[in-house]
Parts: sequence; structure tokens; C-alpha cells
Amino acid sequence: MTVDTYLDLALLPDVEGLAELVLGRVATQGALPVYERLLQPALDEVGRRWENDELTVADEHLVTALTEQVLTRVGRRVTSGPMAVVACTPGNEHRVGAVMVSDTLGLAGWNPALLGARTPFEDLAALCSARDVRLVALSVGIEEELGVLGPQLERLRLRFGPDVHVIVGGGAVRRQEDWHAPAGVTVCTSVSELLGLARELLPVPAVPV
Ligand code: B12
Repeated sequence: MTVDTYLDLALLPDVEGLAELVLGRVATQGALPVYERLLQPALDEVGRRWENDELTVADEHLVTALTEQVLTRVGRRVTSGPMAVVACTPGNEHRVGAVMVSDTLGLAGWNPALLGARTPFEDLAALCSARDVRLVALSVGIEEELGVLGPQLERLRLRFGPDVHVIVGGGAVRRQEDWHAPAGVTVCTSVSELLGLARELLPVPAVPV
């Protein structure tokens, strides 16, 4: 099973073997299936083994760090599209998914800026209003944060106004399927779903007169 092969290589560690496995699959299948069907399940499995005391925190850090290294070798797309911002919510240190979201927005024709872990909403709002940001994708990592997120997202939504699309996803949302975002905030749990949505949300270029 490929998840097992992935974890065996990461735990050796054999970063070149890992890169070969991932980049080979990206070349034949494209990045998103590899993110969704190999890397996400492999890290889910790390979480499961860690919970069962089969892996230590150091083992988890090793697999996560190597995954991040390999991800930097999956081609980044630079586009001249409208600016999107990808950030982890203020309580979230899980940033691997956010990297994949940023890649996905690039594929969809946006110009993504990846801010990373634990981004305070006040600072996020200030950054977005100082630039022409049209889409904000937020990643939530732990379910405990979902409880306080609703009112915070409502305030952020009001501050952005109607021209900025706000999309929320991440491991916590994936695990807690019955969580509802406030009005005007879209919940999306997979990068393949995001690809279609982000393409639909691309602003239509003005028709020359
Ligand atoms: C690696 C890891 C860490 C690392 C993260 C380092 C890093 N650089 O990212 C570190 C060590 C920091 C960490 C810390 C903690 N962690 Co942790 N961690 C994990 C682990 C093993 C993997 C996470 C990961 O990268 N997954 C792979 C990515 C690709 O998956 P993903 O984030 O879901 O993203 C996918 C989709 O959700 C989607 N997506 C992501 N974001 C978005 C956003 C949008 C808009 C869209 C459309 C899609 C989307 O795209 C991705 C591709 O499919 C998980 C296990 C698991 N099951 O997830 C536990 C896990 C998430 N952690 C857990 C816990 C408990 C913690 C700690 C509280 C531990 C502690 N006692 O300190 C802290 C909390 C830190 C914090 N405040 O965030 C629990 C969370 C349970 C819960 N209550 O929700 C998990 C599930 C482990 C477990 N089985 O219990 N962790």
C-alpha cells in the first residue's frame, strides 16, 4: 500500500526516495490526487499511530518536515491572476494543508499569497485591505477552535465587505462535518472541490469597449 511505502521512506529517512515517489506521481496524475490520496492519508495515519503510541512526536515531526520539503519541490504556479490569501486560523499550527490550498488556487488561475500558521484575523484583514485581495482561504486544524470561530468569521466577513470571497476548510472541518460557517462564508473540505469553486469565482475580465 502506498501510504505504508510513503511512511517507511519518511521514517528511514529517505528524502530522495520520498521525492521520487511523490514527484513521479504528480507527473502522471497531477498534484491534487497526490495531495488527497497519498499525502493527506499518510499524515492522517501518522496522527492515528501517534494517538496509539506507535509513533513519537519526533517521528511525527520527521514525517511532517519531510513532507514539507517534498512539497516545495512540486512546481509552484505563478499567475498574473487576482490576488488570493491563504492563512491558517489564529489557533492553527497545521500548515501543510494550507500549502496545498495555495497550490490549488494557483492552478485555478489566482495569484496566491501563503501566510502560514496562526494568522491573527486583525492582521489578516489589514493585509488584505492594503492590497487588492479578492479571495481568502482559511485552514482550521483543531476541532476545539471551531467553537469560537463563528463570531470571529462574522466580524471578518463584515470587515471585508461583499467583494472578498471567504472560504474555510481544513482538517478540523473535515472531521467535524456538521459544523456550520456564518452566512457569507463558504465551507469547502477538499482541494479538488476548491479547484472548481475558485475557477468559478475568478472575476470576469472587463469587456473592452
Ligand atoms: C503534523 C501534525 C501536527 C504538527 C503540524 C506541523 C505543521 N508544520 O503543519 C504539530 C506538531 C504542530 C501539531 C500540533 C498539534 N496537534 Co496536530 N497533527 C498533525 C497531523 C499528524 C497531520 C496534520 C496534517 O498535516 N495533515 C495533512 C493535511 C494535508 O491535511 P489537512 O490539513 O486536513 O488538509 C487537507 C484538507 O483538509 C484540505 N484543506 C486544508 N485546509 C483547507 C482550507 C480550505 C479553504 C480548503 C478548501 C481545503 C483545505 O487540503 C488538504 C489536502 O487534502 C494530524 C493528524 C490528522 N489526522 O490530520 C494531527 C492532528 C490534527 N493534531 C492534533 C492535535 C491534538 C494537536 C495538538 C493539540 C497536540 C498538542 N497536544 O500539542 C497541537 C495543536 C497545535 C495547534 N494549535 O494547531 C489532533 C487534532 C484533534 C482535534 N481535536 O481536532 C490530530 C487530528 C491528531 C490526532 N489524531 O489526534 N500537529
